[in-house]
Amino acid sequence: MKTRLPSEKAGARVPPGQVLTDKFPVLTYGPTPRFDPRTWDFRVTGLVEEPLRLTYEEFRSLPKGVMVADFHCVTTWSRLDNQWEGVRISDLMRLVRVKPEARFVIVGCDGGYTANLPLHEFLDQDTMLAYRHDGRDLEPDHGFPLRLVVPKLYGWKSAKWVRALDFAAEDQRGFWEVRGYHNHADPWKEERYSFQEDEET
Ligand SMILES: Nc1nc2c(c(=O)[nH]1)N[C@H]1C(S)=C(S)[C@@H](COP(=O)(O)O)O[C@H]1N2
Ligand SMILES: [Mo]
Repeated sequence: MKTRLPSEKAGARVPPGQVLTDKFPVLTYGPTPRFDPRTWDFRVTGLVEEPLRLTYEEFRSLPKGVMVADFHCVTTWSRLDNQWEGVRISDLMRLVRVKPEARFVIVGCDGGYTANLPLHEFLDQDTMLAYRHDGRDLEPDHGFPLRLVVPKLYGWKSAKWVRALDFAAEDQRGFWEVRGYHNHADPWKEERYSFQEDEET
């Protein structure tokens, strides 16, 4: 068996066209929204048996999970081994019964940003609504009080300042997906731009 060099090991974790960084760049379109714990809430709507609304306090009392995951932004930076703390989607979904017709999730954020995901990828074991990063509360610019983390898709799917999950039968392209970026966004397949969707068969 061939011995792997350390560089090859790192390469196995860095998708094509990406460059590693130890910094944690801020990538936001528009201003960082203001957070008020008295008015903040988290809603689950659409194709669910019962819509859900949680206050900030209620959300923070949900079971806490920790995961370590890599992050890949389409602007070509990747940051490995981020430690995220928050509520795993698999734990959150114990409170939600999704109707069988649901096939997509539209994530809604303070400030109007949205991101769409196929339901099965949203429900995978590696997705989380995070409020801490690398042992500290998220910086406001990085999404405090709550952001989605979807490590296996480009960073724009990891919506910051999340307020709502809307379960839907039909897909609905999100903020960047209507502005020329790929609807699916798998960094390992370099699904960067929407024109690539036409080349797929
Ligand atoms: N609400 C909101 N979420 C967002 C964005 C944004 O502009 N608004 N930018 C996305 C993009 S393009 C990336 S790469 C990541 C960057 O997260 P960071 O700023 O914490 O590094 O957030 C994503 N989530
Ligand atoms: Mo990004």
